[in-house]
Amino acid sequence: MMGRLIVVSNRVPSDGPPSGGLVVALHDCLKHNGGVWFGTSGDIVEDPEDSFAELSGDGYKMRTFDLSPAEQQGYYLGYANSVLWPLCHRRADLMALNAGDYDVYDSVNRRLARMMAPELRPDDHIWIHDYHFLPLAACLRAEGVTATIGYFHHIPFPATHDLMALPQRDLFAGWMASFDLFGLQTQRDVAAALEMFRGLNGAEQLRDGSISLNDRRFEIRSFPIGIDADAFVKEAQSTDGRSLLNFAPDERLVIGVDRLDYSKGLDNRFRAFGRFLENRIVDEPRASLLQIAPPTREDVDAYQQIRDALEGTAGKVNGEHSDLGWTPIRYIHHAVPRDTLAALYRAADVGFVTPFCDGMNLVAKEFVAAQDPADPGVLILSQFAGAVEQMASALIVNPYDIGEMAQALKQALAMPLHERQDRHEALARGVFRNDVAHWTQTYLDTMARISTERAALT
Ligand code: GDG
Repeated sequence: MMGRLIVVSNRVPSDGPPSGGLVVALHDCLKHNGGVWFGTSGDIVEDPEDSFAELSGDGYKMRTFDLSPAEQQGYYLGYANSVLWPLCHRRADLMALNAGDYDVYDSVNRRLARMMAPELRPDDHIWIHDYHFLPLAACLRAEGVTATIGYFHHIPFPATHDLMALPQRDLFAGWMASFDLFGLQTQRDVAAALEMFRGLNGAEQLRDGSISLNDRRFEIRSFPIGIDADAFVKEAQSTDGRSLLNFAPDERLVIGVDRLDYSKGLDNRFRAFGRFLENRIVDEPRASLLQIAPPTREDVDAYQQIRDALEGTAGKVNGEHSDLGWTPIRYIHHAVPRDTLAALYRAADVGFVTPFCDGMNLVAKEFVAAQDPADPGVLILSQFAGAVEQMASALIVNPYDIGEMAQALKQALAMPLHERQDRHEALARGVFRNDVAHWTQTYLDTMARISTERAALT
């Protein structure tokens, strides 16, 4: 029988609607499976104690720890979000390599390992999430932890070429090899990770697909994350989304929903919508773009810049195309409740999902789940979202090509009902079958298999 499930992620859910893909997925996972969730509390205190606070979650326990102002800066805003995030999103040019941030990142991981180690049991299955904790398994091993440790990388695996720009590149493989299972979103990511190991001294890909490095042996596999599709359908049906909007009866709705992040391609999306409006035939029904883009990591410079650029583009497009009764881009820079979001997806004619680089992109799946199968909207999806590996029936676009995206909008808004239904049916089949419960189960089953195999070897 499997031991306890231990989850580690940067944040445990705080008050209000969970608004990051990771938090939503993990909350759903622990709610179904029970267990303990370790993560930061969100409180920044002058002299944090080396101990956890205990909170009870929705069917599970949460153990939280505080960060100091220096840790928040060096570990979270610095190394995790200004080095590893851009590195993994093909933006090595945006890496802010400040001396000292890595040391703080490393020390937070060591501190957490020290605090966790006495609470762990050898038969626990520890599931660590995301780039905030790449060295955590190595730190836990140094504390003597022998339990099975899995990791899931929610964001893309970095290109080998970009990794060369990371000062800690020589540590990266060792961090990975301290896990027993290194989970990635897509086959494309697995290929990138294997490429890194192919060029590495001392590393070998074994016949069963696992990797050996020095005295460690571990697996790299893809587990495309899903959503709680059934729950999403209920939320989408709870309100009439159009009644929330002050829209003309024949006005068409294009929707975008993203944390305001440079990886999401928002400025190009707005420009493509502007190009679409330029080419529009005057007596066609109007289409408006509703973009919900809650703020994120506002203390990082690159995020301030994207906000300024986006507001400039929205102002320009609206200035050119608005009239007294119509504003074509409605840009909301705060979070909306999840059920409102679901109802808005359902009311939309087009889901416009155009990241430059994305691990998976849950919005694409939420949009599909929320549609009315009898009269579904059309998904436009970037070829660089991980979701594209499972969502080939969307209209696939290149987010760098403004003209192509404008053309896709025209095609989506003119698409006949039978084609919309065919595409939606194919997409929905995948979204409902490969939902978050399937993702969790597949990952945990793989961890269980690995721990059984390891036990048989000892
Ligand atoms: C990371 C990876 C990967 C957004 N605005 C509101 C709101 N949201 C919710 C969406 C969706 C989630 O946030 C965003 O998830 P994504 O997957 O699109 O993107 P990231 O936040 O970057 O997530 C990503 C994911 O982890 C999971 O592995 O897919 O590639 O980057 O659920 O609905 N929710 C509410 N109000 C908002 O205003 N309630």
